[in-house]
Amino acid sequence: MTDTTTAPAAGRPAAAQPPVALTVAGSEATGGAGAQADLKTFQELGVFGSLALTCIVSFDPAEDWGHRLFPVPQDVLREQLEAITAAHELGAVKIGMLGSPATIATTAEVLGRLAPRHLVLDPVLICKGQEPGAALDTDEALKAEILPLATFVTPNHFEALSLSGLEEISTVEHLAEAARRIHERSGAVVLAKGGVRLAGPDAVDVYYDGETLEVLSEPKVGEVPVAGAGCTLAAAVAAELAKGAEPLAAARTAKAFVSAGIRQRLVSRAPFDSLWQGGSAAER
Ligand code: PXL
Repeated sequence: MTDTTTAPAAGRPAAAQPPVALTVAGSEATGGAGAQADLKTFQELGVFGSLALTCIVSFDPAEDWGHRLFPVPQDVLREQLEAITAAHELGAVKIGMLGSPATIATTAEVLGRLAPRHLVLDPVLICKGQEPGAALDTDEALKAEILPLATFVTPNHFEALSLSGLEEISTVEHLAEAARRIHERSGAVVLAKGGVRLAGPDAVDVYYDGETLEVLSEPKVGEVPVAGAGCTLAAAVAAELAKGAEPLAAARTAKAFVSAGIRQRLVSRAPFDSLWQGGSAAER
């Protein structure tokens, strides 16, 4: 008798399987950021996405859209990681919001053992609505336990200050120095994001891999940050790496994908616009 629990599905294609990526991230209920942004990005870029959910964020419309954060229990996170890693050969892993020292410890333990070839860290350091004390613990744990596992890291302006120890980042030269320092500290390829924080007409990011330093630049689309830009950039880098791209090519593709998504952003009744991952396809 055929064992239907383990038999392959009929008609399974023999060739051209998509690469699989995992995101370890939180849900942002409105769909603009977090795991939702990551999975949409994977899909748009031709990568099969899986998700280990770390927490659930629901903005509070009655309280100035502040964060309400519900953590996923550690055993539930562990079980998700167990199922995903048992099922799939992962082409790349992306880490987004972990949200607590406990989640960081669980993630570091599992991914430390797995040692994926590509581990893209979006070092989400603080989140509005968290206790400052708790956020500080989380920052320290992220730097100590997750940063050493990363092969690629995508800090924003605030995170670049924290990870580099620089007191000011207001020019491209400062951003380049931050990228160098973060690379020296972590060994990872760094894509440090200036976004709308640096003055001038362009959104400038600095790529540094220990040898090549490249300034990636796209015209700014307004001066207000768009929700999901950071998540989408790191997810796009992970997707491209999973497909076999070199790190610099992955960074360039990701930057173009994010810029299109910002140009085609979604307007809602929330006080922020959300990046639209379908923007790149819509512009083709
Ligand atoms: O953009 C950072 C981010 C990541 N992940 C989740 C979030 C946010 C910001 O709101 O809610 C779940």
